[in-house]
Amino acid sequence: MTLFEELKWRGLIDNITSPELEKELNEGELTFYIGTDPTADSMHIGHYSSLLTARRLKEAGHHPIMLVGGATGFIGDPKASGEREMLTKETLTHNYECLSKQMEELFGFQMVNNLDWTKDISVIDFLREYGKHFNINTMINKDTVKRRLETGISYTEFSYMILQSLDFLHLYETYDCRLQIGGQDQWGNITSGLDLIRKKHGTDVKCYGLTMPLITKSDGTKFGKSESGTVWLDKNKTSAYALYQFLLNTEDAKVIEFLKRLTFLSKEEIESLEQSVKTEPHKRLAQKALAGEVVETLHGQEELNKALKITDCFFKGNIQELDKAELKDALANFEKRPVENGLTLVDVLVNAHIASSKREARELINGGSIQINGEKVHDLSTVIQKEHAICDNCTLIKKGKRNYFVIELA
Ligand code: 383
Repeated sequence: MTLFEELKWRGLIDNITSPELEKELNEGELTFYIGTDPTADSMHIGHYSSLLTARRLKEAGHHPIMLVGGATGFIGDPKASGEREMLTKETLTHNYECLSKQMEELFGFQMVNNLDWTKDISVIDFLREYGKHFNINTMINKDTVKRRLETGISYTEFSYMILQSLDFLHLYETYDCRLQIGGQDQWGNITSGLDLIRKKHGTDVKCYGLTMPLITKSDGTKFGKSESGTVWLDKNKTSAYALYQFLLNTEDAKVIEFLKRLTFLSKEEIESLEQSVKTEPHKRLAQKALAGEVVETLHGQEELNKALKITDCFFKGNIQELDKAELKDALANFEKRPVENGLTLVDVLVNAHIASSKREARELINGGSIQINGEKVHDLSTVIQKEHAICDNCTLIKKGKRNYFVIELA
């Protein structure tokens, strides 16, 4: 398979700006870039597939540049839901530092910050040198702007695409960067950058854009949110265990697509997992492979082992084998059910909707089906107090073989 065929097979190509790109990609040694804005202090799993494409291109002999948008982060790429809240300088600086450190650690690519070449452009220069090359009609027809025309868009966000275009121009002039990649949502920004390069350097420049489809769940909604919120790539925000669980829960209908996009497993390996989804779905081999591969690539073998240990202990019900840090990782992954401090266990079970009535609660306790933090409770008069909490006022309750609940004492 050529690189281009592989990208296609992995479902990583939504659109390209010219069919010539296929040959350029297969030949190698193209300098390309992908940009990300410091809107948060970590990337999330939704970013991951696009970023991995950069690694795939690198492994095929191309040269990646990773841009963290110290300038564009101040403006905000227009999103469908409406005008963004502007981030403060402090937040941006903090996010920028966290994000560039994370990218550096994860990928080790050459990094650039668009603030470096944007901060000293005067308003007059901006309007004369660049603004003059942008046609309002074209700008209004770009998807990101078009869908905001009715609800409204500020001049600030409207100008975003000019800044991103300037980056492509700058990177082309400085590093001979001839390709920009990004998610489908970046098509308008990428093509407007190409237009600018052509206006400045002639229509025969060999520059390209490539967009990747956005990852969605099978109901069409965004991929990357779990019950406990966004799935971050920073293990201090989403533990390796939580990430493992999130991926392990992938639906059968999507798991092969995600394996193609989020791992480096070969075509043969993925095809054999595809077979397994068809013939022995209960084994969940594809989900295990997906979760294992992604966690290992992102956080390393040791973190993966920890995630596997926690998963195994929860599955077998041996949570007493987990140490405090491991339990904390595990607990963070649960929805917390608020309960008043100092109630009896019977009341707690009812109030937290673990039992449907006091009678059921008593039966569960008497039958030895309830464990608190890994220990069986038989005493009906047990009172649940803060002393029971293993961390952050949270207590783990197990009902039956492997139904777990986390209560948070107020
Ligand atoms: C800024 C300056 C550039 C080139 C790109 C940018 C950022 C870009 C953007 N990207 C998204 C982000 O920052 O907003 N305008 O969250 C996301 N990307 C990647 C991918 C994606 C996009 O980081 O589709 C998902 O992850 O392109 O939404 O000169």
